[in-house]
Amino acid sequence: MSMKNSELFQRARNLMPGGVSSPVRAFKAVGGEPIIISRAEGSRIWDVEGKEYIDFLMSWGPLILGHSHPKVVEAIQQQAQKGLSYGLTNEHEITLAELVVSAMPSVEMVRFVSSGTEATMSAIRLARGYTGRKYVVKFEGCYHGHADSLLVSAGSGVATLGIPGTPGVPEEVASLTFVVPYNDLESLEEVFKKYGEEIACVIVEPVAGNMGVVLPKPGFLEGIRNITRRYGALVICDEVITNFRLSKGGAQALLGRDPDITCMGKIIGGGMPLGAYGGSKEIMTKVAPEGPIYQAGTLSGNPLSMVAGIATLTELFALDPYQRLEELTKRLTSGIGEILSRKGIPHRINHIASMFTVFFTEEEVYDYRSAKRSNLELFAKFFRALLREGVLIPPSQFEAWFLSTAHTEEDIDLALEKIERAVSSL
Ligand code: HOZ
Repeated sequence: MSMKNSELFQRARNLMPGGVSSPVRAFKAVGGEPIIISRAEGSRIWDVEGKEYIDFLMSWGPLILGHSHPKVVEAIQQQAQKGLSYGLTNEHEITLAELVVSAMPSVEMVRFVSSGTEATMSAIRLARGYTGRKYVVKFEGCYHGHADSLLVSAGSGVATLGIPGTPGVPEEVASLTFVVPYNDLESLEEVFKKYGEEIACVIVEPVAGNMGVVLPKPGFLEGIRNITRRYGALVICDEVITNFRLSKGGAQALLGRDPDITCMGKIIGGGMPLGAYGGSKEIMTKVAPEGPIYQAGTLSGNPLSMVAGIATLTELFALDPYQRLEELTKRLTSGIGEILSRKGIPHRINHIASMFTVFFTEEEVYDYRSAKRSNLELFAKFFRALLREGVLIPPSQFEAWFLSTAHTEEDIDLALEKIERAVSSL
């Protein structure tokens, strides 16, 4: 790594834990110095040394239109001249709420917050307040942001860094969260048999993206819905990654399920900080000020985030790029599969729509335990070899690669050439 990056990283480490604002960015699981970014456009990103990468990290998912889409940038520029934050309701919130409600049949009302973590944290509070119950059930390896009750057996950075439990989360708080393996309805049923009357909700990533991409087995989401209904518990669908990514109506439109509360983030803000949670009027009217369940935020409904979200969703709905994105992603995953097979490297690629993960294992990956069977050392080498070649992927086995409408067939073919060279060097 060159001097400028190294110097900057040394300064960063003195000033910020790990030199970063979010743990996985420190590249700890893959080794080497993390790159520091100077700019990005379309499907490309550049580090401070001017090195160009084809980007499949895509800011961890929000940028389905690519970096700096002209319409999103223009919307932000225009709004910036009219004010950065009002602390009072603005017209754009209503427009974005209408776009969300029109796209997601299970959402009749929505509350805007500033991040996915806030959305899930608030959704849990709402479920507890609404049902008057205390327990929450989550799935092993699913990540729902860093609120205390959701950091138990979590994916994403917690999995990447191999942190077993999180110091700072009191045992009493952690004990209110039950964890069961993903895709395991029997274990879920067991927990409900014992504690069903006291369980407020089950929170689930309808397609897991934070233990790497893991798909729900047929009947899994339906099973969750049936069990919770029997016991009067709510289902919280964490669509922070999947909303507007898998389809216009998110995973729930694609997989045909009807959650009580949906958490949104990433694409809804088009690259600006934005999260949201929503559901039926019956449930959402329990949120303050209409109801007693409190949740607030100075920057909630921020006009810059709103216009970025509106521009992104409007463009997305007009383009309807889902089939093309799926085909483009298949071109990439098949190419990677062929390269790895030619080299005799055991692998599994879990893919849906424009997100996927390459696991280095022969066995099927259907939950966190099977995801952890992936050869993490090989992943780290693969990551570094790709980086050298100018291909950026998530610096963690337990995350998803993302494509955008800015990626072209030529980008994919060029990326495959680079990946081929990278794999040959392993
Ligand atoms: N929650 C993100 C992954 N799903 C990680 C974001 C980050 O570390 O920057």
